[in-house]
Amino acid sequence: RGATAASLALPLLLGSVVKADNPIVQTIYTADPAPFVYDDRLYLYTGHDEDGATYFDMRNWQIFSTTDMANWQHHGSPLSLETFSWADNQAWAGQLINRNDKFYWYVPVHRRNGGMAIGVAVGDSPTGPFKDAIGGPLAENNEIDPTVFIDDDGQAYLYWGNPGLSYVKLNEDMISYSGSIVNVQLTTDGFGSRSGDANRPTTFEEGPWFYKRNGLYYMVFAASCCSEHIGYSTSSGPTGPWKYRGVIMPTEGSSFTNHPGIIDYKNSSYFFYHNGALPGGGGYARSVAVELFEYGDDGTIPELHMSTE
Ligand code: FUB
Repeated sequence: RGATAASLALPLLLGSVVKADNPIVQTIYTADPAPFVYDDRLYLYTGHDEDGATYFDMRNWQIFSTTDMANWQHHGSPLSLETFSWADNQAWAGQLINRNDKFYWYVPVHRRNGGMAIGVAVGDSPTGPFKDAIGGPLAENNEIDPTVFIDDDGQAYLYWGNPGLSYVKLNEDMISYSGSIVNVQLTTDGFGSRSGDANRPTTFEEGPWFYKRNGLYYMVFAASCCSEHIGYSTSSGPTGPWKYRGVIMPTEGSSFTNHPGIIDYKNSSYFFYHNGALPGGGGYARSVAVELFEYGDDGTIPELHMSTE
């Protein structure tokens, strides 16, 4: 393999500020970007691929932030598997949101003697410290890749998915939910068609990213397998029906997964994703990157390509 992430040239020490092109982080492998804006600062929550890993046996998450999309500060790793006493491996793709001056970070982890489950960490600031908010999983039936959004009426939704796409309505405490888990009907009208897999007729694979913009709800997701591209669907309501809108980022690069995170910041729109672009990079040695884009008048997201700028 090539140079290890640790040996790469651009230092990104805890608390240091560096100017970065793509990939944003060049000293460790990062994956599954989840952007969040608070107090005029853009925070980026990522997973962390261990150097030399042969699977997604990830152990902690990392936080970075910027105010100009060029100089990034590293806030270290205030959340790890150790935060969840009931978890033993696979610190996968999460997302953070705030409510009532608390910051809730939803993450999938592997449960001791079990499968994948979603845990919630809570902190008093976007950079923590964080503690386990529940003391056990919020959902515990092989759920991965949670995405969270609070609608204008105050209702919070937690979607997740692979293999299906499911959601719950979170209670105002953000650490419990009402009603039962709803499994979204994955139709080809809603999520596009894939061929060659009778069990998965639509392109939806995993990594949903749920948000609302100008009254339109977006479900952006990693599509098809393997390798993944990024596609999206929109709806006039938070729970569908969804209409497939097409491909945002075609399959590119040396990572067989990709993972979307979209946000508006300082009047611009940004699409975060990951690839295997660092030396030694690949499917289990990924790095997060970002592309600037503009929505069409009807809310369309243009096709975007991986870049080094
Ligand atoms: O990073 C581990 C897994 O790979 C994530 O949960 C998926 O979205 C894929 O990116």
